[in-house]
Amino acid sequence: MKVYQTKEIRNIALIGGAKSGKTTLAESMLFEGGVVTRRGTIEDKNTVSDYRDIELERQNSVFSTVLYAEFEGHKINLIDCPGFDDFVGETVAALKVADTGLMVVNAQNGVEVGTEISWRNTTRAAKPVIFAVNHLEHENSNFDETIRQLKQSFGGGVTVCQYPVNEGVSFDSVIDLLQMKMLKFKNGGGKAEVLDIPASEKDKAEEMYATMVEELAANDESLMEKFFENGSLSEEEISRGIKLGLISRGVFPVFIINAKQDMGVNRLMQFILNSAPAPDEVPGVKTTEGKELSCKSTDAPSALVFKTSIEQHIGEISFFKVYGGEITEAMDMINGNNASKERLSQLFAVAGKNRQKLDKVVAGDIAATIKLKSVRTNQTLNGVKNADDKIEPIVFPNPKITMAVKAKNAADDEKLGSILNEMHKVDPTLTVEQSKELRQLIVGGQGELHLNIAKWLIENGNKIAIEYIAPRIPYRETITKSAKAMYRHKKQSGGSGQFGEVHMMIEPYHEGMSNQTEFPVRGQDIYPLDWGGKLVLNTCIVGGAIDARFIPAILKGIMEKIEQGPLTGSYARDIVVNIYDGKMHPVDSNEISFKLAGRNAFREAFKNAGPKIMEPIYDVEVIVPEEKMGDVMTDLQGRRAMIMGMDNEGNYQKIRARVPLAEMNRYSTALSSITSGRAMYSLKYAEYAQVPPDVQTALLKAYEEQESEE
Ligand SMILES: Nc1nc2c(ncn2[C@@H]2O[C@H](COP(=O)(O)OP(=O)(O)OP(=O)(O)O)[C@@H](O)[C@H]2O)c(=O)[nH]1
Ligand SMILES: [Mg+2]
Repeated sequence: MKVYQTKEIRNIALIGGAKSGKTTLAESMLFEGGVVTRRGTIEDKNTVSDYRDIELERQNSVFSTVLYAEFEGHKINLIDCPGFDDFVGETVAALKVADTGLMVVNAQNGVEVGTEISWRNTTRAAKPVIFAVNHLEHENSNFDETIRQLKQSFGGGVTVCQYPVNEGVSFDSVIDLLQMKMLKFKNGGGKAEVLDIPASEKDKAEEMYATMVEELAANDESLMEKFFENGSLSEEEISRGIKLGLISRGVFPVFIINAKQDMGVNRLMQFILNSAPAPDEVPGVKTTEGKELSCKSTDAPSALVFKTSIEQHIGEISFFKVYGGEITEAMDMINGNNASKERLSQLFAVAGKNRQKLDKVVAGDIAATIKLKSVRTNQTLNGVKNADDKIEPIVFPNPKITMAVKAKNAADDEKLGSILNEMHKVDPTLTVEQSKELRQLIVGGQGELHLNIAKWLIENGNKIAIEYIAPRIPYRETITKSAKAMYRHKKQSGGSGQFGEVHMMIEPYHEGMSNQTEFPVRGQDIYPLDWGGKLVLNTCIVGGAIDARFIPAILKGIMEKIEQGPLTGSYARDIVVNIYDGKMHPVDSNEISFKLAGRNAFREAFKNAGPKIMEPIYDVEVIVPEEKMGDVMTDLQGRRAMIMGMDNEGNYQKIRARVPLAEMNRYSTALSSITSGRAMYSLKYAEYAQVPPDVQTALLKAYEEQESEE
């Protein structure tokens, strides 16, 4: 393959609602670009993009697929993203490296939930958007209504560049306003026949043309002037106007395709070459040190690995975008994130399972390499001179759902952990953590579908049966007032006995507090706890009542109880322990005795110190259509939520709330059913807060029952 220069490259993310036709469009683009000589279909399970077993079985995309098409001296890199929001991580990564989002819209359905969600992703990524309206040959297709909805949802920048002449089952022609010609598409692809606009369409075409120019002029006044001077604009002038509007996100051109019959695809690709920005025409990426990399081939080499996949017979493939310089085969690079030295022994242009070797990859291009030693998604590969650069990472969304997972056969549990860790490399939104505290393997994902797909992949790929169960909640225990307790551990058995006696006063710890004055503090140790909060140990012993060498044993006993709190076995935190008295026996006192005395004295004191259970509270943001807001609020209130505020977001409302984690179980499913899938939400840990008394009573009871069972 020839070496494509930065200006000859377009990076396009195929996005949009589920099943809108992205993968089918990709197939047609590959065909137009000569990568395949026969177009596959979803139904025949032979598209280039949906080639993985899970995708063939489900007949929808699950992972993004990196593809390319060579077209009229250019290389169009495509990233075909899955439409279901559970796989949003794939879209987020694709939109990091793509310079334009190509949003497919099904003209039978108009703006769907998925369209809105995809739009929001492009807004966050600040990327240009081109709309491709698909499925025009359906009897229920409604182009005008689709445009009305697009404008209503995404604003006046939505600019019609083509309209259908014969929408419906006989669809094959559009009026192309850029050329002011009628394009008659051939079934099976290729260039359209370019015809004069028939008399019957003249008036409408003129009117639509004027509207288009007006919309473009809103972003580029010089266009309007030219239009008034000459009465029309050349295609080149319009294309340039659109490019500027695309980059500034002021113009969102609409094109028409029939992805399945490969109609309009060639024209759309031409338009992409003319108007979609090249990689160096959009703002560059920042490094974490604030440097900007804007795809200049003369810069030092720098590339971001944005995707990792594991393929049969090959192993790990790392996909990267070059943000500066040129990368040549067998080049040595340095991982900016961990300083490992990596040889990029082979470079590939990848289209699904097809790979073409490359000698050189220039700034702006997307390519893949294999057999890197120590490189993960989101890491930066650099030349020697700029070895430390780290491109600002893709920000993957936090998990929306967490579940405990275990193998049906306990012997497989260990293997399961390492399988999930491998899966996390490929899909950073699938998180995994062995929680020591909860004594569970916890997986996080973007929704139930996401976790169910993970289950399928594990069960089919690794032949391990697994099940999900509700995760335990990481409660915390602490105290609200001070209390004293003493404990004497005494045991006389046979020869030597055991003896230790400890008197302590415990009090709630808070930042900046001063010592109690009842017992003068002679020594203080502050222990930050791994799970947050502190333990402060004050020694206030007078007259050698307890030997200093027993203090570590007492601390050990206290720590045991802090790690398994007296109320529910959860971690305790934020406590000051004052050891003020005790007794020793000249022969029988030893470490074990004082450990037990310390532990039991602490447990006693804790129970009398107004103990309370704290629960994790999460900041929840729900974006919901206005008309569903009431229902969503009611549901949230039923989950003990505290509503923090509401903001307008177009036709949507953003609700901000604080909700106990314990109440968020299966929220994705509930929200989806309340709003027919039209809402989005995110979760972020906020703080620990005291549980209400009724919840505390229930938790204590549950723990007692569990203890007596064990
Ligand atoms: N009739 C018709 N069917 C189409 C067209 N485009 C796609 N389809 C069909 O619509 C279904 C979904 O197409 P895909 O290409 O898988 O859609 P997608 O957007 O990639 O779907 P996800 O990746 O699952 O979000 C398939 O059955 C396609 O054959 C079209 O223009 N006309
Ligand atoms: Mg798809």
